Amino acid sequence: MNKVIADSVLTASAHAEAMKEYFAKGIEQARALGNRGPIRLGRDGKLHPDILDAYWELGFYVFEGVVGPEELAELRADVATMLDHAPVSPDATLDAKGRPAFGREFTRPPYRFAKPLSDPLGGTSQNKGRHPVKMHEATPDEGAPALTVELLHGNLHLMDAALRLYGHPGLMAVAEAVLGPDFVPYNEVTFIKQPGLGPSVAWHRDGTTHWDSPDWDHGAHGFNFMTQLYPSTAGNCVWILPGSHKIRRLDIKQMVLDAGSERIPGTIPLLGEAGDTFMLNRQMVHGSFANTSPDLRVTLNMGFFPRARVQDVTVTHLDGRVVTFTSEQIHERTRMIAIGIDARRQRFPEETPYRYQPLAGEENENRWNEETRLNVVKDYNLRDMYI
Ligand SMILES: O=C(O)CCC(=O)C(=O)O
Ligand SMILES: [Fe+2]
Repeated sequence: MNKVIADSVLTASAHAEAMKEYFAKGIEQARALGNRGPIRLGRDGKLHPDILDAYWELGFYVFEGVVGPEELAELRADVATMLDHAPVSPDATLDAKGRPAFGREFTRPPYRFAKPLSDPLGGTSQNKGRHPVKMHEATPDEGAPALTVELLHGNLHLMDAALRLYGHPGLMAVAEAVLGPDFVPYNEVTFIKQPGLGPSVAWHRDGTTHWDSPDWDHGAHGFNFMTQLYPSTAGNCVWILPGSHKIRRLDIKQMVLDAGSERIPGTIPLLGEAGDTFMLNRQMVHGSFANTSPDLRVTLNMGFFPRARVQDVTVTHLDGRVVTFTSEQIHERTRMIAIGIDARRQRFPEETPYRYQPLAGEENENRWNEETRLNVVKDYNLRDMYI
């Protein structure tokens, strides 16, 4: 455990008081920035340049009303089913109701657990040491479970509604505008912050590969879309340091030392309503606090990279595996985009589907059906890419 957090000596009530002030200031600053609104596309289908400018300036954008009520209900229902059938503990074969737990057929375990209100990553060498400082850990109420599900891994093979969201034409158009038409996938995970239980995600920057590349730039590590299934509030949300995606060298541990606490000055909450999607540059300093609030947050992440930052690049994954991404691997992994688009077309036939140029002409191989569910979609996340 590191010693840099002065908060470790604060009483729970003093900590709560300090957080209250920090929240109020952050909310005010977030409101003043105002880079939010619906996805605005021109008649040519391209994203409005004002949105792109705002994204590159601050490193994030809040797209309002991306998911309508019907789709939102389907997404919520799929997540609820996943949680209802979760194993009672990481190695258990049964769920809380004594039924066989979901997810044992997938190679990568879909459920990740943590102790309620803990910080499992901060100040450890996990995830390539990219979370250098431990956050304040709160004491859960009596009767809290020993472990809470904090993450689902592999949204697209776990939840059909998430696969349909993946093909969202507005989000695809945004990805194209930011990364070019040959954008490639990262991974798809669900962050779950149960009220009174959700653990923190210590301050970090997602990207770890290209900081020293001679052609490093503000978009070198791509971005994440974060779709909110419930309101994202100061108490449960991801906090960010706007503009930090432009800073090549930055010492999070020193920032916390300078602040005297985990409340880094200038950080703001990513506030939004159910159905909003945040776009967050993966070079931004960000993190979330233990969810001591009464409000559930469920966030569906789907990330994308510029192809040139991945193609033939050798990386060390967060779990230590060393991999070089070949054209064949990238091609196979991008099929999930085409299958997502087809799954969406079947469910929302009134929409104009996005056309993913790199796989144009391969639509017939990339239909969404029971065959591709088994042969392409199942275990697709073994091919996740990371930079
Ligand atoms: O949702 C959270 O609390 C953390 C999210 C995060 O770190 C990420 O999406 O990269
Ligand atoms: Fe992150």
